[in-house]
Amino acid sequence: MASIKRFKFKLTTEQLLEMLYWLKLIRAFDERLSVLVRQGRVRSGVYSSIGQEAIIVGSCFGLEKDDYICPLHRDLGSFLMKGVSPGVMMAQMYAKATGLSKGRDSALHSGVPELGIFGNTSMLGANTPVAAGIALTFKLEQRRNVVLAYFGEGAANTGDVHEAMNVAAVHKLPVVFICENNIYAYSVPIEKSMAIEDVADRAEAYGFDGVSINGNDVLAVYQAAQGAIARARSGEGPTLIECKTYRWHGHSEHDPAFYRTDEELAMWKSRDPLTTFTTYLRHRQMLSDEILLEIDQRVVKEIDEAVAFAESSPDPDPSEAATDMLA
Ligand SMILES: Cc1ncc(C[n+]2csc(CCOP(=O)(O)OP(=O)(O)O)c2C)c(N)n1
Repeated sequence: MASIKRFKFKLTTEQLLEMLYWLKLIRAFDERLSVLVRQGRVRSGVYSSIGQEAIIVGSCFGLEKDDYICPLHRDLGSFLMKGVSPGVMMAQMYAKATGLSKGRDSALHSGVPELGIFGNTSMLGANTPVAAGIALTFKLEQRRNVVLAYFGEGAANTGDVHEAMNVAAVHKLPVVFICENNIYAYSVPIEKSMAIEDVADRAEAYGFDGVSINGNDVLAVYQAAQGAIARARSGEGPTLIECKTYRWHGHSEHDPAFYRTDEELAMWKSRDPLTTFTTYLRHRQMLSDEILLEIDQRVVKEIDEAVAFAESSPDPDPSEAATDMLA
C-alpha cells in the first residue's frame, strides 16, 4: 500500500478540549435523538453515529467555511461542526418549519450551500461524484478549498465511488475520500461484500495514496485528514482515508441489529472514542474535573435548548409545501 507523507499537526490544549466538546456534543445529540424517536417525537429516520464520532470530529476540525463536506446519513455531527446550530438541526429532525428544509423532506437530505454542506443522497455512493465535481470547480476557479467526501464500506462497492475516485485522480482534484468502515452495511458484514481487508488498498489502483487508520482515535483521524487536506490544497490531488470503526446502535433506530453478537458490541464499546480521548487528556494533565464538568454542563444545556426550540417550533404550513421548489 502506498503511504501518506507523515506530518505532525500540533494542537493546543484549548483545541484539544474543543475536540472533546464536539465529541460529547455529537454523542449527546444522537443519544437524545434515540430517546426522542422512541417517544414518537421525531419525524425523520435516525441513523445513529454513536461510536463513530471521532471520524467526523477529527476530519471536520479546522475546516474553512468555504471548504465543502458531502456527508452521510449518519453524519449529523458534521452539520453541527460546519455551523448549523443544534436547535435548527433538532428542528430538522422534527420536520418543523424552523428546520433546514422547513419540514419538506424526510430530514436527511438537506444541504446548506452557504456553509459548504452538500445534502446527503439516498443513493449511497452518489455523493462522491458530486464531491469530485465540487472539487473540479475549486480547481478551475483556482480556489484553495477542499472537499471531504464521506461514504460507508458498503457504498465503497458502488460504481459511483469508482468513477469519483478515478476522475479525482486523473484531474488531481482537491478531494479527501473518507470511508467510514463500521463493518456492517445494514446487516451485511464486510466479508460478504468485499474480498479484501482494507478499502484503502484500492487507492493505489487509482493512482493516489490510501491509508487505513483507527477511526475511533480522534487524533489519528485528525492527523491523517490534515495531511490529506494539506496535499489537496497544494494541488497534489486526492487521498483515501479508511477509518475503521463500529456503530453501537443498529443501522437505524428501528433496527435491533440481531445479526451481531453482544460480545462483539462489548468489545467495540471498550474502544469508545470518547473514553479513550478523555483518558488521554487526563494523562497529559490537560483535563481537570472542573473543565470536564463545565463541558458536560454546556453540552446538556445546548441539547436541552435544542429540543425546547424544536418542540416549540411551528409545523410547516401546508400552503407552503411547494415553495422553493425548482420544478
Ligand atoms: C445505491 C444504494 N444501494 C442500496 C441502498 C440501501 N441501503 C441503505 S443504507 C444501506 C447500508 C449502507 O452501508 P454503508 O455504506 O456501509 O454505510 P453505513 O450505513 O454502515 O454507515 C443500504 C444497503 C441505498 N440507499 N443506495
